[in-house]
Amino acid sequence: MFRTHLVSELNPKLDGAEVKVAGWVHNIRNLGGKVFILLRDKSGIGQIVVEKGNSAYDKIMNIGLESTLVVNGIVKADPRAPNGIEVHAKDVEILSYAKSPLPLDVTGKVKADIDTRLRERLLDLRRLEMQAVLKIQSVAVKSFRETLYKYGFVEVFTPKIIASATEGGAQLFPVLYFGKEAFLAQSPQLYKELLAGAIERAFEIAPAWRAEESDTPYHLSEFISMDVEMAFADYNDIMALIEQIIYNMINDVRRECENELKILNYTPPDVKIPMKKISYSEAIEILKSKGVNIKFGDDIGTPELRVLYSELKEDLYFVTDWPWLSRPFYTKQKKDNPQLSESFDLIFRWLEIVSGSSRNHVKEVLENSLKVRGLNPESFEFFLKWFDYGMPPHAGFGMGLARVMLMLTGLQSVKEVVPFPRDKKRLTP
Ligand code: AMO
Repeated sequence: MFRTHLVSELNPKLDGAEVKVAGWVHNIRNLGGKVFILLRDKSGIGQIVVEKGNSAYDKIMNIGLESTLVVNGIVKADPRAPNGIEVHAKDVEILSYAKSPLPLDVTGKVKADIDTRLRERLLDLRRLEMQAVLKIQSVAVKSFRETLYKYGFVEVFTPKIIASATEGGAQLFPVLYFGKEAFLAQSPQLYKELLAGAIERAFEIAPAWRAEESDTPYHLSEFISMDVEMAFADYNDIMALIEQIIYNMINDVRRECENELKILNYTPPDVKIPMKKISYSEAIEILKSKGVNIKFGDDIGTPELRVLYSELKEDLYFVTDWPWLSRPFYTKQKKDNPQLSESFDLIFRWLEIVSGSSRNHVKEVLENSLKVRGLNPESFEFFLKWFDYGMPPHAGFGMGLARVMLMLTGLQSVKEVVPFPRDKKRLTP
């Protein structure tokens, strides 16, 4: 047994008790005959005192920061110590030595740039801020699952090696599959639709890959996509579901991660239900009135969304009814205006965090939609054939976890929140 207590479990009531704690050397000071070690474990930081005369004294005196130790000792209440408690070491076992000097300061006093942080990532992940980020992410994912379970969704897993593009061809990563060309999935889109045609309500949390050429704070080559598909539903039902998911997620994080949010000095936005909705056409009009050079059919990117945010001042809002041709082939046209589609993006300030739509469920319409986009229906036969067998109307969305994490942590780049991000420059660590 490496420990009897986590350092956060030590308290003045344990005064005089013998305990065993284990962790990393966060800081060490030698004050005339006494070595004070700040020992960090997953729960926090506690103080250890090793006195001269202790057999461990000499080997501990010059130990490198981030070495790992097990300390057996006696708890002493001392108001001068952090948390009013310290452990007076009887035995110290050094489990692992760390080289000095460290390439990154784990205490965070010396700031490092993002390239250094990603290169020295394990040390960076030991910083309290990064531990807080990962805890918040875990609570957010749990909350997402719980909301969907509550509404009768079933968690599924779809193939990640696929035969054809779903979100447009340019961003595909090819892989060699038994001598044939295949691709890493950009999204579980077609498979989640098929599953909704069997079990009605499906969701998946899994990686997706896109060969993103540009280096932005919002794009990764590999990201976790949180996908939902629902039969006998349209995009309004889906937007109402997303409101519930985001509402629960933010409240769960606020409740369960109070400490972590304090470490990050951040409060996630308040959620108002229903969230504001503006149509794509309204958004274009607002942008034009603000002097932005934009016309119907153009994408609304981050620079334009910043203008929209300064006008709307809404933390979370939907932009709905996008031009049909600007959306993927599976998107359903609006009945009263086929130039438009039953689609939406959810925007956090100026960042798209979710995208979704009602889907086409009529085979001939889908075939035409592929042709109009220059795609060959034959390549999609594995998907289209099921539309001959009673595919119900359905709708769904994809939510990018790393982008949602920017909303939940206040950090500025998706590369900061993902433990080991993949982008054009990075394939290791
Ligand atoms: P879309 O392509 O908009 O839609 O992606 C859905 C969400 O995934 C996130 N995202 C990304 N996050 C990090 N790096 C990237 N390169 C990246 N690309 C996308 C965003 C985005 O909102 N199949 C549809 C969804 C659907 O209609 O169900 C799709 O993939 O947060």
